[in-house]
Amino acid sequence: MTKAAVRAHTNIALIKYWGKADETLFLPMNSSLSLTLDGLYTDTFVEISDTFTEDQFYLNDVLQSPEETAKISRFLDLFRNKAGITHFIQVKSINHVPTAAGLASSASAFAALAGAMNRATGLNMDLETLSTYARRGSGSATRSLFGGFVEWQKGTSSEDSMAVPVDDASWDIGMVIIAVNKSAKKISSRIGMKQTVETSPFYPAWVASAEEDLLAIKKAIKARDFEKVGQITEHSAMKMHGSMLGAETPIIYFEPDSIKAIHAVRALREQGILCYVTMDAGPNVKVLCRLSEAGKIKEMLREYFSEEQLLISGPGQGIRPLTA
Ligand code: 2P0
Repeated sequence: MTKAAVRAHTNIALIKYWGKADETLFLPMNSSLSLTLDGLYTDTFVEISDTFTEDQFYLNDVLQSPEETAKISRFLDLFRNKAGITHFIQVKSINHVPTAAGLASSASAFAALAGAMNRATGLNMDLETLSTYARRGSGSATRSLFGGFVEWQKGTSSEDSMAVPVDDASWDIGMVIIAVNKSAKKISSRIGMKQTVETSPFYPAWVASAEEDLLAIKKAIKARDFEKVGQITEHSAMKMHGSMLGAETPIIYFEPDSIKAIHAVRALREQGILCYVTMDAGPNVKVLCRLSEAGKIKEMLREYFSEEQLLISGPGQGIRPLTA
């Protein structure tokens, strides 16, 4: 096969990945665990042909710059080298991550591209092995190969730093995304992580507690103890941001509306609604909740945020081929 099309969904980490042990190979300092989200995905089409004279990368039907394309070419090289091919490749990606969601799409983008290249080259690697390739595009892409709750085991080398499925999250799990600010983040994850690892005195504590949290959340998922899953999730995000606040200079992704969202969720909890916040390398707040309560939570959050700022998602599936 020289053509293939694959869909991959984005994911939100409950136990965060923050810090690289190897910046070239994208090996993380700690293992992480995420929830793949329905409704937020990337469709990627690749074609390998000896008629192409260069790699081409279209994003949402727009041909990308040589700089953007060079990043993709380096990623494609991993597959070309493995498959022993030298042909140029055309990549067309369509992001179905609503702009209003204010979410980065590198996780779904590199997972979809890895999936499409796996098929187009005929390599047909299993998903765990393929996740070690997706990782080389963006760390969080490792986890988007699978649906539901997914663990990214940090491993000991490029070959075993991979994703494994944990649970399909089909037990009334959902998220309400609060798009506080959808403009591009000021400090990239790559830079933010590096600065935290190198300068924050809290960083070793982050790594140690992330490993403990991972064991605890897997136990809670197995027991379907939603309250425990939520508590560990919120604590993990706050500890990650705490490690950043200790960096020199401090990295602050919080905006006034992020804090407003955190307090609004606390107020909902005081009313007996089980919901918990998590935040990534940006000001947006994601609320882990029962999917059956997401509509009610969204309505309550409308007191502070507009309709366009609030998006509900259930658990998403892993990567899959597109036939059309
Ligand atoms: C995560 N984040 O676990 C963490 C939590 C943001 C905060 O993975 O440098 O785009 O490409 O590996 O994966 C976002 O960073 O960074 C991220 P790279 P990535 O989801």
